[in-house]
Amino acid sequence: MHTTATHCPYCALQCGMNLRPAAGEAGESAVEVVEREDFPVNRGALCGKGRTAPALLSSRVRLTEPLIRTHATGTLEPATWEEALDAIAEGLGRTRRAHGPDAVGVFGGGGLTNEKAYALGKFARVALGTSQIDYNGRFCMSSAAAAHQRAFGLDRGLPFPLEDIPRTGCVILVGSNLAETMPPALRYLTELKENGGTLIVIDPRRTRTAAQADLHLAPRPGTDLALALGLLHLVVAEGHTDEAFIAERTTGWEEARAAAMAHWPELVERITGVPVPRLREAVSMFCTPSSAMVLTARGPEQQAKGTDTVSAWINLCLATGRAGRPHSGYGCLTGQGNGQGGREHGQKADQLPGYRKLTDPAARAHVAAVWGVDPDSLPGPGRSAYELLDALGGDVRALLLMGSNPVVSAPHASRIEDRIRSLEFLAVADVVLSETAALADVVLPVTQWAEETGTTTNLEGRVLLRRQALTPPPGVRSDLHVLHGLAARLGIDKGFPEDPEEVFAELRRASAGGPADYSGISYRAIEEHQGVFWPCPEDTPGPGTRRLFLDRFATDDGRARFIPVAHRESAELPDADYPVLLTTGRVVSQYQSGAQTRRVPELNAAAPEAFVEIHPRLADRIGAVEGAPLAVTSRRGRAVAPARITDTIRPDTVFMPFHWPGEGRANTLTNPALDPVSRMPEFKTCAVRVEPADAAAGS
Ligand SMILES: Nc1nc2c(c(=O)[nH]1)N[C@H]1C(S)=C(S)[C@@H](COP(=O)(O)OP(=O)(O)OC[C@H]3O[C@@H](n4cnc5c(=O)[nH]c(N)nc54)[C@H](O)[C@@H]3O)O[C@H]1N2
Ligand SMILES: Nc1nc2c(c(=O)[nH]1)N[C@H]1C(S)=C(S)[C@@H](COP(=O)(O)OP(=O)(O)OC[C@H]3O[C@@H](n4cnc5c(=O)[nH]c(N)nc54)[C@H](O)[C@@H]3O)O[C@H]1N2
Ligand code: SF4
Ligand SMILES: [Mo]
Repeated sequence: MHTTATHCPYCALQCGMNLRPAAGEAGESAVEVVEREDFPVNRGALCGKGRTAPALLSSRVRLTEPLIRTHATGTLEPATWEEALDAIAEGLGRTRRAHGPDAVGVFGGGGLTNEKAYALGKFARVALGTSQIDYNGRFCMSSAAAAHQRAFGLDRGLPFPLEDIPRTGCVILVGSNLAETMPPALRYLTELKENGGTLIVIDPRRTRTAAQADLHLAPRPGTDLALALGLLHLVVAEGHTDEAFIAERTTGWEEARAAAMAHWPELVERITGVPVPRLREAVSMFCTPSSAMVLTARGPEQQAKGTDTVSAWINLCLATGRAGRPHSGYGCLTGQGNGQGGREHGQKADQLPGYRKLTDPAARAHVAAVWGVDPDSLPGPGRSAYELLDALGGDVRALLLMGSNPVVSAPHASRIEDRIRSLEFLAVADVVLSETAALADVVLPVTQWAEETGTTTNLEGRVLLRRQALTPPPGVRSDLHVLHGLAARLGIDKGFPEDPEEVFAELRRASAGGPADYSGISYRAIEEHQGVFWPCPEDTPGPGTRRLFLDRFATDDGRARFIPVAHRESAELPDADYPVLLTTGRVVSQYQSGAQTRRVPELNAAAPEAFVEIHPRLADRIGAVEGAPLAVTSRRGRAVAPARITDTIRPDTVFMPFHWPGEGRANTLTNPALDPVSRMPEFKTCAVRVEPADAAAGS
């Protein structure tokens, strides 16, 4: 039977899978997933989300026709595509005419293919002329991206393929729960240990991932910066620095060294709660073998000091010569399906395609020439994601949203929900009626992964081809069709093609010569090489650049830059009113805001609702009972979810997954304090009060 080789619609591992026609009932998906063993990243393995992804193609849960809010009843009613696109062009156009182009905002997502992300950025700058565009990737890897840029002059999450992990001597995994967030990738850590390498996991919770570690450090949330500095202090004190590497391949060591030396192990123990002997053990495990890696994920990054924290981890790698060498280095585990590509081609507030800077005159000239517009007509950088959402209903009066569900996923979500409700006009393109789409004036039902072709760039920087396997239902159109149709209605009849390969051809030209150079990549080459690693310039087509920085870093002088950083506290610390720390994250069976996975019966049965993970000692103190509702209150609001009592978490910390709306919405509580460099919100640390919900009812 005919099968189509493609990739999972969810996370950044972008597991390969085959789809084949299935005999289902009317309204059910017409394809099923079968193993695709030839794809090297996952070698056939899939998590439950990937395996069940076709369930979302079923017309029982998805949107199948456009919806327009009627004035008379205030409800969303079916409409034709012509009517819906007319209404959006009219809504956005009216706001622009009355209040100027920056009164119209655009919000994108790291799940969008490269073609869509590119077209959306171009649509904002060329068709709308607005600077007010950003996307949910700001909530995801922006701190690691900023730290990458300042140290190495380039941001590709992993500068090496995953297959290098089992070949290194030691991996420090900081704030990643890979066993739940990228299950097939756990194999790389198992192979590392089989090969005699060691694994250190840093997480305030003893997660399924931490359970695999040779050494698990459980710091107080929000203290990874001090922890990394303490390790660097010990590296220096114990003579583990690589002086030749520092002299030949880096700059700025003296200042960074001085900053680290102020962080005595005893001080670091006091800040983090990690005992000094454990710090020494970690240093010994990291420095003894001839190669080692540090990998970070959202734990240390989603902090108001995430950028400095990642810089501290990079400093540790540079000081020990564990960067720019085989099987060594720093990497960030990017999260969303196209989290990497989505941050390269222009949906970010300060960016043009090819990872170019919007403020760079040469970049503006290059991209404007590809777009056939005057460079001076391109707007400047806009606001970051939270700042943009926070400005809705203020000077940003209308919004086009594609690929995100901020009512559930934005920090201080009750405020953001209010801001969204106060918009004069909201248009949402989605595959389901998400909590945010439900607030829109116009909702457009769009095609999904298996129904369209496009490229994504996985966490290794490997550009992949997702191929269409089946015909979409009649009422559904692609995101590219949406942008094409809206541009035409705004008076631009060229430059927004609907054919993804045509968009990719233009993306290649726009990215040519930029840091993320895709000009040598074609759909054919991707298929031939099982993905192409960027940069891949036109004059050297082929499999691309698997490993970066082995000869030089991407800075002007080719040297990596140490950044001097010092510990600082989280934006909010526990006090008498809010004595407990809340941290947030994920469970294996739900994805992000849950808009998609909550609609897949098998996944929803496995993880039906939010919960509060709490240590038995804290549970005893407040009278929490397993399974009974707990009220969690922060300065921003109150959430209620059942208690899950477990000694795998620190007694001073509770944990909530963020996949649910309503009462259990973790983001009602989270603090939108922003990192000064990356503008990343502090999703992973805020102060809360925790009590049985019945006791809290009156307070
Ligand atoms: N099942 C599932 N998989 C996913 C996703 C999903 O929603 N569901 N989303 C995808 C996306 S977009 C992303 S970004 C990735 C995220 O992947 P991960 O980063 O692995 O996911 P999280 O659960 O957010 O956070 C990881 C760990 O950080 C820990 N942590 C919390 N606070 C701190 C801290 O202060 N310091 C340290 N060191 N650790 C801390 C948490 O306890 C948690 O175990 O997952 C991707 N994969
Ligand atoms: N408290 C807390 N909050 C967090 C985090 C955390 O760790 N803690 N993590 C943050 C992180 S890392 C992330 S990445 C964000 C993610 O949070 P969101 O941005 O809300 O991500 P999703 O739930 O994936 O939303 C994607 C939406 O787009 C739709 N969609 C999927 N594919 C397409 C497509 O091709 N086109 C269109 N038009 N729509 C599509 C989906 O149905 C869904 O409604 O959440 C952030 N929020
Ligand atoms: S690990 Fe990620 S890419 Fe792989 S099947 Fe699961 S959700 Fe899909
Ligand atoms: Mo993410």
